[in-house]
Amino acid sequence: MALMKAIASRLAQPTKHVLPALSTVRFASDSTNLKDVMANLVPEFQKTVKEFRSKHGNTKVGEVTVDMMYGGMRGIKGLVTETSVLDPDEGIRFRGYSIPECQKLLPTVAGGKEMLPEGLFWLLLTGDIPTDAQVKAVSKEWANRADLPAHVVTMLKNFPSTLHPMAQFSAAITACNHDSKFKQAYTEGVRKNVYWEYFYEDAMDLIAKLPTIAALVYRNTYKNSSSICPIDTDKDWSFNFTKMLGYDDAQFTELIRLYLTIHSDHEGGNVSAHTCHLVASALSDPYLSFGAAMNGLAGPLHGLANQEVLVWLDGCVSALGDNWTEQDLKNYVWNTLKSGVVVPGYGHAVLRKTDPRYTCQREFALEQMPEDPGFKLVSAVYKVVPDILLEQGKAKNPWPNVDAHSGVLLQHYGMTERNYYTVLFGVSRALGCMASCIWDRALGLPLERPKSLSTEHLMKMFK
Ligand code: CMX
Repeated sequence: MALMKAIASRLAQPTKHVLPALSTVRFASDSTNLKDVMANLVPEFQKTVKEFRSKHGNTKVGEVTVDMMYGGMRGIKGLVTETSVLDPDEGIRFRGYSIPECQKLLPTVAGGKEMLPEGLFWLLLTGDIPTDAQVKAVSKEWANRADLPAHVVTMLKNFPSTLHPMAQFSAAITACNHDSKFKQAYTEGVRKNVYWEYFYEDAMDLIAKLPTIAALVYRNTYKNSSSICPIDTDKDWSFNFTKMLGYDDAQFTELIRLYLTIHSDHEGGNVSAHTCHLVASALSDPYLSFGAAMNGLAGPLHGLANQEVLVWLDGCVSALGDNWTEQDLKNYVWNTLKSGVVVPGYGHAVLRKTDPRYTCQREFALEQMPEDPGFKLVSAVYKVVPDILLEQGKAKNPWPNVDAHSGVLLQHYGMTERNYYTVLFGVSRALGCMASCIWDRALGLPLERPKSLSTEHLMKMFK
């Protein structure tokens, strides 16, 4: 009852977004132990899927054309991911909730405005909106699991500061496999029906350790290896992360809460989520699987685009100076296209409208930093790029994606190290990847192994 009242009051606050009726919101039960909640949910959902498959196992969901096979499998419906679904026009829905709905429904810290990533993780895993107490329990659990194995600390210290932060990040994650509970249990012959429990343990350890790994990468690379502060077990994941990074600004911590929530999940087919799912299907443990995912996120067409955007904006400022006109900006965009490279932060393989993750970062900026020169430039770019991409006629989606905005927000608070930005994306992406791979094991999904054909083979099919 107290929860219903709290949610009703959250929903009653004025908002420009349409929100779900209270009766359609699924609230979590009282238990603050996420693993216990999962232990109840897993058999229930296994039954649902079993019944569905026995009825519809042979029902067709789509078809595959030759162009789809050569075209990066765009549009092929070939994966099941429980945590989120991406609508081309509307954008991401986490377990059915849009970003504005999550912003209204998910818990914040006392006195804060931004939803906590812990709450989103609970939602991704269970489909339920958690209570403040449940979110606090997750914060506590992650804080208690945050210590790194000594060999990982040593390894990070020994990396040259010239090694890209994403390479350091993924290598350190992979090295945590040393202590994988799933790997250990598998070696001891644990039964398949409880694989998910060991994936859960590794996933919770991994998520808990990521801010520590990421903070060490940051401080070793940019701050002369200065030490990180200890974890405060009474604080949330993002608070501890920003503290360890060396930031002391409550507003920056709020930004990171927003950032870590919105970058978490984007259904199953994107490179990082798909890589994690694929590698884990071989029963590689969560560390190996997520390390592989991070190597995919580090590509410039995926997560590295947030770094590329800032490099591109810097180039723009150097080329145009301070007193540029809209026409100067248009010329700069055209020159980018004519030189044969993409405009980073624009376009998407699925989305066909402005990414709502872009929009909510823009709303944050409008409230917190409307006069910031970087934000003004990003806004001006938003005004000119879509028309130019449409005129060029190649990109299927001329609108900005999540990466077009994130860098200028970080820069505003003093985080100017562009090469580091994708690591923040990676910390967040763990929430979606881990929630999904726990469910993959709970549903007993097998080794992923689609069929491929050669061009010769394909041609023969149509003779
Ligand atoms: N600038 C210039 N050209 C672009 C473009 C952009 N932002 N987006 C797409 N195009 C081009 C493609 O390069 C492609 O050209 P070719 O036919 O010469 O190869 C053509 O338009 C068609 O591409 P598409 O079908 O619209 O886009 P894809 O699904 O193949 O690729 C994406 C999607 C995101 C890789 C692409 O839009 C892009 O490269 N964007 C810039 C990089 C970026 O912002 N990536 C981040 C995406 C979000 C994330 O994962 O983090």
